[in-house]
Amino acid sequence: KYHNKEFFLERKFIQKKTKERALYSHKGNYGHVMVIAGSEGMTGASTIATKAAVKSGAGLTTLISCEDALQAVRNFVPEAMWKKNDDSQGIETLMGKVNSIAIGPGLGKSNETLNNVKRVLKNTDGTIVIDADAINVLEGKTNLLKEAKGNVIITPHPGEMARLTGMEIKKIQSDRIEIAKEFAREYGVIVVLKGYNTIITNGEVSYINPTGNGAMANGGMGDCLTGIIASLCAQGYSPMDASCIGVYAHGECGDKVSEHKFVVTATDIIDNISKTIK
Ligand code: NPW
Ligand code: AMP
Ligand code: MG
Repeated sequence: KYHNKEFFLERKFIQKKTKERALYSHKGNYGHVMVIAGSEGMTGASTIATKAAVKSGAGLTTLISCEDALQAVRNFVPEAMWKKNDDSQGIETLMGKVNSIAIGPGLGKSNETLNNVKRVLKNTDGTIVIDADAINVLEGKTNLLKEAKGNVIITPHPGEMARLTGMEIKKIQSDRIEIAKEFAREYGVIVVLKGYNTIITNGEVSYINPTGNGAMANGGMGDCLTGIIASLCAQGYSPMDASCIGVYAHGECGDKVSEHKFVVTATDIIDNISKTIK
């Protein structure tokens, strides 16, 4: 316990929230995640987010992306389905059918990214996990978040939070809990403010994550977390529980791998996340 409605996440608390997979269950019981990610030069981000969603237990995962990223997913994540992101048809077709959407990793800060963020916010009643470039295109347009039909989880690192709020990174870091809470309250979203001691807050209740370490500080690590959280949302965990379990497990997985490795990569997390959640 920290103080009023601010808690350190504890292993027992996370364990209690995490459900066994029932004997008679089938893929339809574990939801469908749509990942909207990747662009030329950043196909890794989409592969990582997609594979992380699969490995964290989603029943079905579909990546919407450009041809290069789809090629990577066909090669490295055969369990995932895919659709080409031409004239937004892929997104429109799937939007009403999926349980959660992860949008942003490696998308690039284009008009198309902004349009897709608007499209999913206005039309999806599932949970949307907004990360990376989907956060960056909201700079100066944060009111769009208020139009969301479904639940929104936003997962900025301090640099992205600085762009979003117009504050300096130093300011964000000096008052992480309050700034995250304030943003969550104002826009009616869950904020996952990343970095050591990630904050998870809906503006009312806030959790501080104790897991994770500096060996995890390398490219793709956040893209991986986005896939994990969206996967847990699709499986029926509430947006707050999915964020807490996802952040805690992602960090614990990184802690375990770092016991015998100098650097932990997103691929290391993907290879071990299922074991950590179990
Ligand atoms: P500074 O000045 O370095 O200290 P960007 P990005 C700050 C994709 N990727 N604490 C940092 O500060 C992503 O998905 C693709 C404090 C700097 O100012 C995005 O789409 C990959 N400060 C895109 O690239 C692998 C922190 O934020 C700024 C901080 C751009 O995303 C890589 C950097 O952030 C990547 O994931 C912290 N904990 N963390 C692929 N394989 O395809 C960050 N900052 O400019 O938003 O760049 O995060 O790399
Ligand atoms: P991103 O900057 O979007 O790639 O996200 C980085 C991810 O790795 C976030 O989930 C961070 O919390 C995690 N991470 C990076 N460095 C550390 C650290 N020193 N301690 C704990 N977690 C970290
Ligand atoms: Mg990131």
